[in-house]
Amino acid sequence: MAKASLLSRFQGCLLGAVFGDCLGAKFEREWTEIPYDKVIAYMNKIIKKVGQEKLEKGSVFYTDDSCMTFDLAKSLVGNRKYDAADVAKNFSETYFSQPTHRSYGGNVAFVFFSLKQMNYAGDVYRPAREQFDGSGSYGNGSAMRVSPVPLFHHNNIPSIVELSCEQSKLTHTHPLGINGAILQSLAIEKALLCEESVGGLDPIKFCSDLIQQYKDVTTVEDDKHVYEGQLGHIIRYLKSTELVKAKEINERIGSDVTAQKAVPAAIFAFLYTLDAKRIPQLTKFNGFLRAVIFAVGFSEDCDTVGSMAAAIAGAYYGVDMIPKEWTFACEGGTEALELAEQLYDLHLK
Ligand code: F2R
Ligand code: MG
Ligand code: MG
Repeated sequence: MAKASLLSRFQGCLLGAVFGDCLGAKFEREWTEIPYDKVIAYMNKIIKKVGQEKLEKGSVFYTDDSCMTFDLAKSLVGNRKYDAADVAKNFSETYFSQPTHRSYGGNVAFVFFSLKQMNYAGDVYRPAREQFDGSGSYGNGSAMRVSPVPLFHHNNIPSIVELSCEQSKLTHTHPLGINGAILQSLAIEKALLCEESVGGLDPIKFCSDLIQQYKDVTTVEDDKHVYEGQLGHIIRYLKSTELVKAKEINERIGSDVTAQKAVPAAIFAFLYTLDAKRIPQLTKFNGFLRAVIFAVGFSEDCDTVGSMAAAIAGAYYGVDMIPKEWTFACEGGTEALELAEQLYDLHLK
């Protein structure tokens, strides 16, 4: 199959992030492995309901992952540049305006309270620096929302790294949090740039090149080796002919609310499912859906790993692989497509 156009990849990335979040959110509170059949049954139930006109547009809710992705994307598009105070204000105001079902991380709300108190003026990075007695958060929150960054700075790795880092520091200043956001951005950018047609991408080469690029370009040296180790585990699983069990992935790589586990888990889900035959229960699905169903199925933090895996997969496969019924059903589905198009227009200019 031919490779997708760049616009289709931009849209696949942003809509993918929202789709993975909406699909995973259904199982978020289970904190355990979900059988593929259960994820597939839910996905198909929504498709059927939309087909029968029994579901309203946008009625499958997203969570904090998509809230913050939209907050960042809207600020970048609106200002045509990164404005730290504006992004901080968007994050915080969305948090205060949203109903409780968005399920934000346990501690990040303290940052939003401080930012509001400061009226988004002065040093907007200070509240995040003060989290966890000054060590900063290493939650996956700044990686889960980073997908607009490689779209905004497509083809410019130094700017992608810098902006991934800056937007992270608004809430997550721990080196593992920042490097997680950088690595997720690099994975998306690499997927956007893949010249190989669908079916022709070598997952081991993708991962080896990603490790090398991450080592070469990341500007945060502390704890840098943690992600190198995690990507090494991914390569070992990719080389193995034996099917890896969810329990083993979770023991070795992990998939929880920390960036050092969730980001590698998402990259793993994309790469492991490139081969359609690898997981027999998923063979009949397209590559994008294989990645997302797999990610949601094995992950502890299934909305977030699902969302990040889908952002990478969408950047590679393009938007046409996402079921139209889900674009309709997802809250923010149409908005994600429009924002991706605006980011694409900015890229062309
Ligand atoms: N967390 C959820 N869903 C569960 C909702 C729980 C609910 N709010 C409740 O309180 O019951 N989902 C969302 O959270 C993840 C993103 O979280 P984020 O934005 O990174 O938040 P935070 O608070 O910065 O970090 C999350 C947890 O990680 C641990 N942690 C982080 N840094 C730490 C450090 N330096 N020392 C010790 N622990 C650290 C803490 O437990 C934080 O609470 C996504 O999954 C999103 O979907
Ligand atoms: Mg969430
Ligand atoms: Mg989550």
